[in-house]
Amino acid sequence: MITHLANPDRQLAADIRAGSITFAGNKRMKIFGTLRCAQGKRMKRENRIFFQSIDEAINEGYRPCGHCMNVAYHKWKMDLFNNNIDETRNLLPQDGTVNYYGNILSPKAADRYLDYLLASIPWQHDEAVIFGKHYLTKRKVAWYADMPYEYTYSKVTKRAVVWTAELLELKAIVEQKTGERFNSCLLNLYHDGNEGMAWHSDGEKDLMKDGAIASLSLGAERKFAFRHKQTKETISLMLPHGSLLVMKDTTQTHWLHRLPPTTTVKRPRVNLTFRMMLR
Ligand SMILES: O=C(O)CCC(=O)C(=O)O
Ligand SMILES: [Mn+2]
Repeated sequence: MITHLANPDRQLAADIRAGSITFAGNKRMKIFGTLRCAQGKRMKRENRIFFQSIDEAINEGYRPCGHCMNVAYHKWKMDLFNNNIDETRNLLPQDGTVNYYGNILSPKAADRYLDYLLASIPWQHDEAVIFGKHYLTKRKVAWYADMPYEYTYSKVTKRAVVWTAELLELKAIVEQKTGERFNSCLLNLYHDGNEGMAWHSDGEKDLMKDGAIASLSLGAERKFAFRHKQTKETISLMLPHGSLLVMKDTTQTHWLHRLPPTTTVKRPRVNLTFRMMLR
């Protein structure tokens, strides 16, 4: 870090031209950027600080200007939300693989997709047949796919609706992040914390065995838990707005998962599980 006042203007200009100092920070606003940014003009000369690199500026606690440092700004924002998240770490101790990717959408994009999904998906109560009795769930669902596939779970057969443009965007983001391919998506809408999903595994015969299931969460942050079918060991984590979790390998064979109800959550949550159906 080099303070502006310590160096004469001519020296500064020469240093910038030589590339030995690059970015200007505003001491008062804790922002840094290029000197040419229109916002930069608001920096008082006596508040200016120069850095040798983006990393140095960020390590000093400055944030990139959203105007002239757009790419660095978006990276900084995502890193901030995903502080220390290792996407390759397996959350399960054995018998399966679960990876947590943290927030994969900026807060603004996550808000936009949540608003779209709440307003535009033809949500319907889910149906289940348990001991021959017909039930409707409080939570609502929708199922999308490449083709109007039929899909059976909880002893009820449903027919998929073909992707909307927005769901295809989300599918592309999730595929790019995970390196997996998906041909369908089950959407769940939990109106508030009273609604959840009981212990189960996604082991239906229509699903590709040991295929990846990518779970994207939007809206209210909720707890999500895994329980080993034999050892009963449980692992849980919070799933915030815009976050992605992937279950793969033998996870569905050996582990159950659930979304426990909670009295403290008053806002809706939408969850999208991208899946690979056998066709
Ligand atoms: O809402 C969730 O996070 C999980 C949903 C789920 O497990 C399912 O749809 O099978
Ligand atoms: Mn599930």
